Amino acid sequence: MLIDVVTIFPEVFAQPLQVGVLGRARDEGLLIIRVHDLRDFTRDRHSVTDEPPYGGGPGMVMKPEPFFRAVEFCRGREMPGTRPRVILLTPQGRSLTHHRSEEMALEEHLILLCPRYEGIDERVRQWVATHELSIGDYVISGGEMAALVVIDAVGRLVPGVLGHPQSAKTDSFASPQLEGPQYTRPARYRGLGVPDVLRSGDHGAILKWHQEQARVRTRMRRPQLLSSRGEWQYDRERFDDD
Ligand code: JBB
Repeated sequence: MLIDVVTIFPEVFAQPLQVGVLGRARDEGLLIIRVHDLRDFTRDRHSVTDEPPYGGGPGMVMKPEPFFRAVEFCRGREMPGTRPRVILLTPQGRSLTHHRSEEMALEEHLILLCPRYEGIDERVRQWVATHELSIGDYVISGGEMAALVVIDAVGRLVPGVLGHPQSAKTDSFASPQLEGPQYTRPARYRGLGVPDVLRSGDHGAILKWHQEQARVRTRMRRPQLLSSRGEWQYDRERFDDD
């Protein structure tokens, strides 16, 4: 998969994409991530990317031309019929979910646009972006951190990136259930023990215990994960104290 990122802060992307699963996927060529400095697509002496809004108002708005030119550059000489998904990171977008990450992981080419300031000229939203995406309902200072989240969530689902396809399947949200508690050695630390069943060697009992713990934890913490699938119903009387 090819992922192009367009940003005024390319340096933000250096370290986070070098480590762990994504770092290895890049070394192996499964993921090609190109980060472009929006300023390279300006044509004025001072590489201006933002200006005050027409009609007045607070703050600055990102100019359209550098985004139009950057996306044209990213498209390059693409195969006929291939259309990259051009994603604008914005609080106005649909929320990122595991399901949408899976859809994006099937794409050949993603282009991620990172706005700053108070927003971006509407013509970029309308004529350049094919999709708008939010990572949640909170305020952050620009699209860069959101783009990193998207790259992580999507990149690990690209075929071949995870060594064990099994782990992608059992991760929380792939199956709509949280994982239960986990323990490792030592068996006793500062007087704190480990549930006996886990050290019993009875694999049937261990599996049953893990399943039950996952069920309880999901019902307590994220009951909506269960009700959406219709498998469990949130027992309000038992878990809400109001
Ligand atoms: C940013 C989080 C964009 O598209 C918008 C918008 C509103 C306020 C600020 C920004 C650019 S900075 S991108 C993702 C924050 O409505």
